[in-house]
Amino acid sequence: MSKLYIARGACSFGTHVAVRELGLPVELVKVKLREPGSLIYQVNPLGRVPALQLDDGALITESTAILQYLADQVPGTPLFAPAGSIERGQIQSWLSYIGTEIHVGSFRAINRPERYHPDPAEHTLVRERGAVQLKAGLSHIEKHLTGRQWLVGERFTIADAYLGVFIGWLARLGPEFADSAVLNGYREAYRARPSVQAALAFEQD
Ligand SMILES: N[C@@H](CCC(=O)N[C@@H](CS)C(=O)NCC(=O)O)C(=O)O
Repeated sequence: MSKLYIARGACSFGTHVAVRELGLPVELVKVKLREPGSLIYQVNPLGRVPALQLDDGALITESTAILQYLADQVPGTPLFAPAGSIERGQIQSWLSYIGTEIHVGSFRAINRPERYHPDPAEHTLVRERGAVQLKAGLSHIEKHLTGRQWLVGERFTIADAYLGVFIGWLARLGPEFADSAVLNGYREAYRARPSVQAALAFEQD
């Protein structure tokens, strides 16, 4: 059976939710991050989650690649769209935007400023710039979601499985990131999904 390596509260949550939404027979393996000796270093040389190890040992890393691979295991799933369709391109566009602008371009600067500047004296500035980038990214998403429940095609897709992770992280940043009715409504709709409830319960165990 394929194994999906995840960590509690990490960005791997999106792929975890997708496995549940798609009903795939994938074993979920919880690992610790940034701890010497963690199993994740034997699986992914970068020591990062998510990582999907297939039955034959092949490895797929990167949330956006794993999400698409998983959805492609269920042809015709509403979580994705057919190859060559406009909707598929739009879903891929959001996956890319979320992975680059929101995760790495914003949250990583806020949470791991040492990866952007070696001098601890500069970390406050890096975090502030991350917050500015995050606000700009969220504003773009908020405008798109105004009058819409989900990102593409009026249905929950792998782009939403991924975005819901980062909208959920906003509460950790304080009240200035929790005042959007649109994004708060999105977070509630995400959290209400049985797949998300089950994934939260599994990760908190
Ligand atoms: N570009 C990767 C980023 C993955 C990533 O940074 N995962 C974090 C958890 S949110 C992690 O494993 N961090 C451990 C580390 O970087 O040492 C993806 O989208 O999958």
